[in-house]
Amino acid sequence: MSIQTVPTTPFAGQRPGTSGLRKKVTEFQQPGYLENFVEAIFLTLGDPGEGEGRTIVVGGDGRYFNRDAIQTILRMAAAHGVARVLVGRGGILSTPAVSCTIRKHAAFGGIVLSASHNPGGPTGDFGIKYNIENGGPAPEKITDAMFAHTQALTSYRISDAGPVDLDQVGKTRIENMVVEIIDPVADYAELMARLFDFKAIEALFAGGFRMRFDAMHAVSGPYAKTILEGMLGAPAGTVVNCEPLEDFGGGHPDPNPVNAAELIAHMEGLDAPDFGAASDGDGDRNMIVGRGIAVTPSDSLAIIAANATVAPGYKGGIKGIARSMPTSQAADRVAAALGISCFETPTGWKYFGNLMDANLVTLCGEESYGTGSHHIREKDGLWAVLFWLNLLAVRGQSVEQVVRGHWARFGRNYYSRHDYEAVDAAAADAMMTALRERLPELAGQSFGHYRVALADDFVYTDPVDHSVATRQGIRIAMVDGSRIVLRLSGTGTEGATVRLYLERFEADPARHDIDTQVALSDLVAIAGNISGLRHHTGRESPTVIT
Ligand code: G16
Repeated sequence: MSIQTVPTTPFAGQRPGTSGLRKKVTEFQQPGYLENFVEAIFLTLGDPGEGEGRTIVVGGDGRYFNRDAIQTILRMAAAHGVARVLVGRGGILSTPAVSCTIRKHAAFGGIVLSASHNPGGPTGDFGIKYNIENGGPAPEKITDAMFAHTQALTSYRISDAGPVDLDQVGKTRIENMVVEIIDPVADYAELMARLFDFKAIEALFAGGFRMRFDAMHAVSGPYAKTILEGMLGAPAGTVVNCEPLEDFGGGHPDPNPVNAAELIAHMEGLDAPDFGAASDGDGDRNMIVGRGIAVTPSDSLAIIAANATVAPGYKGGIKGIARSMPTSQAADRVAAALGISCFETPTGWKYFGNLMDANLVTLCGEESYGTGSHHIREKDGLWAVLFWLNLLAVRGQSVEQVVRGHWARFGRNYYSRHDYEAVDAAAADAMMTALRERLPELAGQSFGHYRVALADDFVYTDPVDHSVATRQGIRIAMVDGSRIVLRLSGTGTEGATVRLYLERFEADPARHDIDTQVALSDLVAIAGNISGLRHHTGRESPTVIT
């Protein structure tokens, strides 16, 4: 075994997006492509100090190329003076489990291999992101430094050691570095058992409560099976599609009513169980479904916040809430009622890290099916599902009763997101530029019965480190609190994805039964008119509505 220095040249476009570097598998398979990005990670981290004994955590969602990438990363970590690497057995670690493991073992950081909810397989997507010692995604100043390194590389360092057996728990070595293959579920399951009332949930299942958890052939399967069926006594078969597959069974592991249509249909059937849930490729997203009712992620955040004290881990109350800017303002209403702060951040879980580290917030959530708390520094799909189980067990109510009760108390924020995928990137940019130019003239204008109160391009100043993020999405807020938000996704791998977010508040319970798309139709028309979306993109209708 020896460490080699291999000459290389930069690849264009290795700039991490909303959540790490995401590209087609075929792009990652180019010789040197992965190595270059990993070299940039290690150059950004700098060499460990003498006797530092740096530990990192490595794992992924099991998608195609996961195992190959891990072998390369291990050989490069050894060449960069890492003392110990913790790797999930089979190369498996969900994103929340990586965060949990980094924190529990006081690791220096972690590398997560996933393109989240994007499809997998040889023609699908792959991704890599770096998490820092608090367990959360690297902030922008670190990802910017990584990108700068990718553009200036002339070589990378790698050990020529052979492959490590990823499937046996135990220790081995590459050069001077210890590789420890760990049970991917144990640390995470132990944390969940401390946060939630497992006895109450066990009693719920023992009483005949039925649930279906759709792991979508992705990484949550082993976690959900161990915790729900193994520790909480849910009947065998509660967790479906529980084997992580390299191509997610050909599906799109995105837990929303469109991509988890099978679960939605099941929950609308005559023999629907009491509770349904799904999680995504890397286990950080969640969808909550009751019999005949899908809970929007924005409502789920608000409901968890309003009921946080039912779970033992939050019985002392919550400090504050943070939501991404496009997420509905339902959580703001809860925060106001509780007399706590509600922070509005740009899209991207990385913006929540400082708020949680500074103990300003306990709960965070995003419209993109992400909810979580300060127990780790990533969003956490199974955590949200366990919270809901804890809530249903304590309240003895159905999902629908909980949701309707919440609307009756706080009002309903009708909410929807319209995605226009794989749009020509130049056309999408032109639309955003033209819209930005129109912003100053919009405030005060009326469109039908809506009047614009504020129109801007969202700028966020982090209250902790005072870093500033500009151009984070266009907000058009109406006088009555309704909103139109437009931004370009930072996670797509084909052209541009235009996201149009729509929100309307309705206080009157007598009007809480309108179909969501009908309730928002006026705002859709106004958004189309103001943005010229159809004109610029040539698209008549969205690709996906959630
Ligand atoms: C990632 C980020 C989330 C973000 C989502 C959508 O989620 O971690 O914070 O809300 O992408 O981002 P965009 O609208 O830019 O596509 P995940 O689950 O893909 O890691």
